[in-house]
Amino acid sequence: MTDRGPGKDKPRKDRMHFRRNRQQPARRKHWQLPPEESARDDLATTNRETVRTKGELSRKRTVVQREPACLAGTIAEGIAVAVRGQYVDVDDGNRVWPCTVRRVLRTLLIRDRSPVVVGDRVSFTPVVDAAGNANEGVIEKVHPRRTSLMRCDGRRTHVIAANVDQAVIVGSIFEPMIKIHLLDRYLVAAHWGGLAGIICVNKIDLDGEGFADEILDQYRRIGYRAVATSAVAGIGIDELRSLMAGKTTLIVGQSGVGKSSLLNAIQPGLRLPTAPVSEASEKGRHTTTTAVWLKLDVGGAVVDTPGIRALDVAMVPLNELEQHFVEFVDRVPHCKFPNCVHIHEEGCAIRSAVEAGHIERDRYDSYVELFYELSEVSKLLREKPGHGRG
Ligand SMILES: Nc1nc2c(ncn2[C@@H]2O[C@H](COP(=O)(O)OP(=O)(O)OP(=O)(O)O)[C@@H](O)[C@H]2O)c(=O)[nH]1
Ligand SMILES: [Mg+2]
Ligand SMILES: [Zn+2]
Repeated sequence: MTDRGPGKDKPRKDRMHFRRNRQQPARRKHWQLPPEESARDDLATTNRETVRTKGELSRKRTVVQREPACLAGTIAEGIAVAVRGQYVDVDDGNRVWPCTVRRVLRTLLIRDRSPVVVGDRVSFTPVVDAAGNANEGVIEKVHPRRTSLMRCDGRRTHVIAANVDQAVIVGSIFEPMIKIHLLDRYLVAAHWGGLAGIICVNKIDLDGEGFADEILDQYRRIGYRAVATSAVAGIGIDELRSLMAGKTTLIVGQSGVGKSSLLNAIQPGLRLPTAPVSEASEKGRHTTTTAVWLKLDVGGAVVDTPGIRALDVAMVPLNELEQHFVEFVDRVPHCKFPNCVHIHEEGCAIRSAVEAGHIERDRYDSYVELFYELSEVSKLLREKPGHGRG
């Protein structure tokens, strides 16, 4: 029993794991020399002492945290609209508050690696400065995420944005040339995170051959919304705007495909920076550097994101991969073997559908590429159980 009773002021104690940098001690540290001949009798059970790092079980500490209600001031709520180093900008509907994150929260969420991301719903305490003005806040709580778009980077998982309804996945027909497999990776990540995927092929003003239509039809046939656009020539902008109206949208894709240009065309007042792709490499210049949440005049919001070259979706378990290829789902039960992974098996309904032209070979190739990539991850997980993603 505690003499404090179950009041609001009662601090909560949590036993936290220390963050470990290494799974194994870097090397064995034989800090003590083997015992002298003469001392051997005293050391009946061991003839050598070593000093090792502490075991996992002992590497914990106690973190004491108070419930937000017992902090001075009122608790406000808002949406994280930008993350800038240690600061998070939080929009409470009336104004934007630069906020820091309560240290204890950072510690509690440390395994997460993305304690607060753009789109998070947060509770924060406005902080009053010496002059009595409340200009900053401290984030006390991050609410559970309804959706999230994630990517892996080595052993870490990053959340690109949270609580968005849909991802507009942009590729440009040229400069840089479209990468179909990257679009498919984004679709897998979007599905995994609970977002609807929309395909957008931009720069169709450069498309003399009609490549864009072919690609878009490929995705429309399997049920995705797919839009051809040109931010420069103003094509498809109304359609894209109406798809975004009233929703929260994440716009993703390689650097230089025209994500920010499309948003500027949809809502000219945004004035997002854009820059030409490099002439030599035809690659973008990573003009947008952090994710930002922007309100749309048509209702809803959009998160512009920095372009990324490759998308590692290692957070998806291997045995779930097939579920994220929508056109596979109904066919999988027709495979001869219930554990068919659709690579070499006899009587595979997926491979027959590819041969018959009912599943696009490009999509199947994306599946195979991801299958082998995720197999490597699950092999690693089996060999080294400590190899956690996150
Ligand atoms: N021809 C053509 N050029 C375009 C189009 N849309 C964008 N661009 C050009 O492509 C270049 C890159 O555009 P950005 O909007 O900066 O591309 P981004 O995807 O936001 O790139 P990051 O912020 O680096 O990820 C700019 O020079 C744009 O003018 C288009 O529809 N057609
Ligand atoms: Mg940009
Ligand atoms: Zn199969």
